[in-house]
Amino acid sequence: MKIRHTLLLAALGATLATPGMAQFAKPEDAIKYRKNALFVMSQHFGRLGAMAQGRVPFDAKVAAENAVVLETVSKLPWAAFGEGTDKGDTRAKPEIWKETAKFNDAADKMQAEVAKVVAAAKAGRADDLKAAFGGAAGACKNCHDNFRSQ
Ligand code: ASC
Repeated sequence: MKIRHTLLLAALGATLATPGMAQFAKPEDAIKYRKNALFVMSQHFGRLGAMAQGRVPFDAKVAAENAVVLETVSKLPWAAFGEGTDKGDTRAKPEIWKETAKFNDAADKMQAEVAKVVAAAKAGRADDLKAAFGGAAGACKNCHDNFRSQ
């Protein structure tokens, strides 16, 4: 009995510790989750972009509010690219699971570039936001060009 409990707990621990699919009830949920996270990210990134590109006046409060959301959301999509999520309602290319290191590098690069945007926006520094925005947009585009079908 005691051994059984130990095994059960070990199995449960391993499941909870496994990133990716273990967090989602089914592959469709993971696909929906990452698409929605990326969509929310694009909304907040876009609002900062409008200020960075001078399409709307810089507003430090609005910039900081968007930065807080962007900071969190930029970390979310990646755990949802687990095994079995390559098929279904998705434009994710097979390369994501074939060139995993390259995909992970691209995801890391995006998060690093976004972190610069977030830091500038949180600090209310319009010039730094302007300087950082292009790098982050380029990192988004790079990943889409390589890993998302048209
Ligand atoms: C956005 C958005 C993207 C990126 C990309 C940058 O605002 O929704 O996917 O920027 O267009 O090139």
